[in-house]
Amino acid sequence: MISNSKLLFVCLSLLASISGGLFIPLAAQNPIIRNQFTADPSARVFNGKIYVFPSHDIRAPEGKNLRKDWFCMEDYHVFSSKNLIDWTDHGVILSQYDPPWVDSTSYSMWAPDCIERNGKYYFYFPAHTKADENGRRSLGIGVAVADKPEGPYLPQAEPIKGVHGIDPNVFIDKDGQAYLYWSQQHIYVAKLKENMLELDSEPYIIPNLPEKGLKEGPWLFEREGIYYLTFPHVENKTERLEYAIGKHPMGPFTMTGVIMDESPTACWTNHHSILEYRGRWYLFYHHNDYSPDFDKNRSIRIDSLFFNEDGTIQKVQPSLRGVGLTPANTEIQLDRYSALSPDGAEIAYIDKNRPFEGWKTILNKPGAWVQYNAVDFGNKKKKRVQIRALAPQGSILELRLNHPGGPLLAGLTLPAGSDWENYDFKIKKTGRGIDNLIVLLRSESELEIDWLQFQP
Ligand code: FUB
Repeated sequence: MISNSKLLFVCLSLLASISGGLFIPLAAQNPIIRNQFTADPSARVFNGKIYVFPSHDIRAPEGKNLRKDWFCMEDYHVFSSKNLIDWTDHGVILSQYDPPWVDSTSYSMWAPDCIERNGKYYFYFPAHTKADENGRRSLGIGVAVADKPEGPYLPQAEPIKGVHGIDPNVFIDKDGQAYLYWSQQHIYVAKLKENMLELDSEPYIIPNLPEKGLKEGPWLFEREGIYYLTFPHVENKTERLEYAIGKHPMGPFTMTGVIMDESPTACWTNHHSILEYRGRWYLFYHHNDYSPDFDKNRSIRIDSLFFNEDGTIQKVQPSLRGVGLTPANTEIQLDRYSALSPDGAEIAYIDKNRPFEGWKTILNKPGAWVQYNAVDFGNKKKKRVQIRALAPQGSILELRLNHPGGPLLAGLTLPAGSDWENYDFKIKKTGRGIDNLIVLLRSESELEIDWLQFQP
């Protein structure tokens, strides 16, 4: 039997495929892309929409003579959203078999970037070159050009001359001058010609950045006259996101601070972009959410980013809740929580052998709770709540608002069930507008929750 939500997903996917993309279920929570691995997100606003150009991690295919413990990327997808919540996958825009200069056995389509100039979209990507007459390969950066952000992208016949490295990033200043940044031990910058395909100055190593520990993944942006050179750097054990500021796209830059600390769960890489959209700032980054035992299979996330009055960046705490509102009448994935009680609450995969099926919240002590912020109850009060749960011995739950001691919305008694069940309850009317939701266990026995959804 197909559930209502799955039926809705199939219909929306069909609609999206007719209009040129694959609809992905609501995902303002982290990670935002839930049907494949994605890493190194380069986020841009084109024509009022957000486009994310990530790397596409895969497991190394058998029989290709590839390292099993390393990054493996064959192609790129692009994703778009108008609201940071609903994402459309526009499919593969470029693969290692397309550019004539790329060694198509190398699976090294690493972190890309894309920028618009005069109505054309320039997609920059690194890859291993084919071997030269001496059998030597190097890392080049190529460009593919399109008329629309979704492609099709036509790759140039050769990589950009004079550039050797990875992690391209392009910035166009207010005076129209474009700059290419990339990394190869150091972080480099060079001017780009008006055609966006050739260097217009010699590559220049940006000085005054940390000397010890890998630096890569540059992302340059400007805000109120300050140029921010941001990049992952291994100060201790794994990469953290740092930044330096200056008054010109080529510096000089002064090291200023840390945007995001090392991952507490030791994902070795982090790689980000920073974007302003409708007056708010966002940090796009990655973590190995769907692959806890292999950190070369990563997933992209978004969290809000804030500036201090002096222009310095406030440190971002990585969250599962992510950004945006969650409509009360959609499946609220409590496991993407804002806060958890210190005792008796945990998150686990629904099926640890199939991580893409997502997570569940486990409450196993009376008083344990999970808090999920920014639920949008809309203009119409809700009178029912559905909850998908596994309650082997039956459970008593409370729904509260604002905080764990906040107003009681409903008390729910879930009869015992030996399998996952969709419980349906009539409740007293909810309020309108935006609120934080708390689900609190009152009974003794363990309860697992997949999602919860309000109905009019
Ligand atoms: O995705 C492969 C490499 O991992 C990127 O090029 C680096 O920035 C790191 O994220």
